[in-house]
Amino acid sequence: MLSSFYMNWQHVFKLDPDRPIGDEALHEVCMSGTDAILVGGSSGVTFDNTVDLLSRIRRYEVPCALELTDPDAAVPGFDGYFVPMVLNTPDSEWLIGRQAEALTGFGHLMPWDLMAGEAYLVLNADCTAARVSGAQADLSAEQAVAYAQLADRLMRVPVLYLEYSGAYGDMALVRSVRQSLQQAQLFYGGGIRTPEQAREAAQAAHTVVVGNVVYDDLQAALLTVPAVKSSAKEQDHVF
Ligand code: 1GP
Repeated sequence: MLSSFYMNWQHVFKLDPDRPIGDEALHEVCMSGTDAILVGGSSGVTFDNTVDLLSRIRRYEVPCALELTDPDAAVPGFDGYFVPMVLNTPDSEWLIGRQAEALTGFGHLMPWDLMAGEAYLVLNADCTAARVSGAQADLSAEQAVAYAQLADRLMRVPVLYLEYSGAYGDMALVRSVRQSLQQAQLFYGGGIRTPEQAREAAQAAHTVVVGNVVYDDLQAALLTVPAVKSSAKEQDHVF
């Protein structure tokens, strides 16, 4: 059976192994009540900085998963692993090529029951993920829904990730994508800096990912946790 370690995640902090974070700040993040820490970054991720961050997070009980973007940084010991695939790039290297190359000769070693495919739609042209992967980020809502349906119904990916990293996204588009999904879990990430934005994103997507603000304004980052949790509770009440 395929893993679904991420299924109950409503709020996630994403930490980048290539960005320094002090012990106190990490303590606050890990004790914040978030559902998980997602470790990943678009550049500068190495085996050493990933091991270092994992071992520091492991002082806490919070679950911790890794986005495997570079096989050289495939560190064992995480609770789960995502394999990102960028859907809206013309360069098949970023959709499936690098992943196949990384697996060649290693497939029998992979902890498949701890792994999940993560289909990305990169929607902010200015973010590093868009620059690195050459993603065509200026999709209309209709186009985003088309990609989402392909990923959800034909590829049957477990996770679809709408990535606006660094910019707060178009929540109407996010809601349209969510409504179009039958089985995939929708992650939203990008530009969340306030409880209001966190709440709105939690109403639009299944899982809200908060990244940059951890490094710029820790107290603001921490406030996104109760905002997402209370919004999720309200929705439970309605449905
Ligand atoms: C980044 O989607 C995450 O990969 C979160 O985005 O850093 O803008 O919060 P921010």
